[in-house]
Amino acid sequence: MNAYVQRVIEETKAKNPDQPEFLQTVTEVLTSLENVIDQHPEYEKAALLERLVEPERQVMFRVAWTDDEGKPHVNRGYRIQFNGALGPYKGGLRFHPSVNLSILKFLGFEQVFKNSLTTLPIGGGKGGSDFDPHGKSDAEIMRFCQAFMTELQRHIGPNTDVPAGDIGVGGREIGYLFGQYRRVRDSWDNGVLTGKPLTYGGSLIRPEATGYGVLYYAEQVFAHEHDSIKGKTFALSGYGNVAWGAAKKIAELGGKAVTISGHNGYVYDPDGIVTEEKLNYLLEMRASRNANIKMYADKFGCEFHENEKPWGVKADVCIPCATQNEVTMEEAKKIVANGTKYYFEGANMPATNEAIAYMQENGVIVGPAKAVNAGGVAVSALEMSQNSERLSWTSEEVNAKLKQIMKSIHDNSAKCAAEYGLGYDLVKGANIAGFLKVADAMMSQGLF
Ligand code: NDP
Ligand code: 2IT
Repeated sequence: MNAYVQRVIEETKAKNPDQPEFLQTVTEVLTSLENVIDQHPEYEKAALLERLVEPERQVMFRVAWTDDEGKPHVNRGYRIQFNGALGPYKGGLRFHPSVNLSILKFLGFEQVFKNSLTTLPIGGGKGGSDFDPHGKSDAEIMRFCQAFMTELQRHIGPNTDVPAGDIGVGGREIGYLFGQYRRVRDSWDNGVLTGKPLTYGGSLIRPEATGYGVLYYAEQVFAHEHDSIKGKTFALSGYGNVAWGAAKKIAELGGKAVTISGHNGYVYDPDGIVTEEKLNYLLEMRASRNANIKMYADKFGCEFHENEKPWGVKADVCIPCATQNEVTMEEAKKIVANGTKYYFEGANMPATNEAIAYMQENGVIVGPAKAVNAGGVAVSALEMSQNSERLSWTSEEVNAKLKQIMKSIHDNSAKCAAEYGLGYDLVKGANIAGFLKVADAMMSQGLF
């Protein structure tokens, strides 16, 4: 192993002993870069990796709000401004009870490379709160968003940091967050958040972008393998924004998604989530106060597997679209044993490093999150462009740009992997391609 890479991984572990998710992604990214670091001694002289793993700024704050009975609650809010070398910090807000510093730092670190890959001028950041939106009323969600933004607005702006959605944060939450920003700042600020509803600056195709992007990336891989999506079965996890967009595009391209899942189990629908009624029902479920995957099984008469993950179901393609570490060695073994040939990451860091290595060693083609799910943030950056120019592109225009971006992410990852002697390794290739641009910008901007 490269000594400099090894040293920075060890130092990062020593400095962040209680942050397993962050250490997981730092290890994965830095070990992918060994061949590059071997050839570029100037990075060590400039302490580039040490700077890369330390966020430029981390904000943590109290969020106090009242429920419908008037009872006060206190949550913790965060914004990690990880790296701004390529542009304003850009990345989502996650509202989920599991949120902590380790999870947001892993997401922020991943976002730096993902945003670099998009070809667009955006730095990387992430934020959120340990607030749980499940079971909350609309008024409670609004009060929480207002309390959260009352502090967050001090740290964001169109040239500093532009948040968006992630788990638990969709169009409704973005609306309340934007409303509070505007109320406190008395300024439109080019829309400041992305993923806004269409009537005030949102971009067409942004809701679909992450899921569509996954399939546009997949199409490039299928073309490389002289294969086609038509007639293929897909196992998906999640039933939220990303799973919905992916299922919709899969149906359009002639495949079928046969599983979706939530925190309490998965549904098997052998006919596929292919009709408009089923696809629209995903949106309805996601928006309902007591959202629960079992609702789908009940409505469409499908098998519900309580407290199980979908990875035992035989499918040609697996696309995790829920959360981190849902594919461990146990699930990777099932995926390989099922003869699955393709695994694309819609969610962020859905697999452990060992699970990825095992699947790759056994011939599964792995498309990594930072490349595969970059279509969401890419269209967010297109939303920023439209807002700053005060215009809106048609859905055809946005869709064409998204397709082009996903192709360039795939091609650039494949090219970098080949250049560094790694064959068609899209995982290492994405890390290298994302890294080279950020590294160049950091070297050029001097030491800080
Ligand atoms: P949503 O909030 O719309 O949906 C989240 C989904 O994941 C739900 O189905 C939820 O099920 C499930 N889920 C969440 N937490 C857990 C958990 N701990 N265990 C099992 N299931 C869980 O989020 P998104 O669709 O936006 O995000 C899904 C993934 O995609 C995340 O990893 C996110 O970071 C990533 N992503 C999102 C982008 C976007 O544009 N939205 C862009 C790029 C990546 P339940 O309600 O039952 O908990
Ligand atoms: O993980 C992600 O890339 C997102 N949640 C989207 C971020 C964004 O700024 O659109």
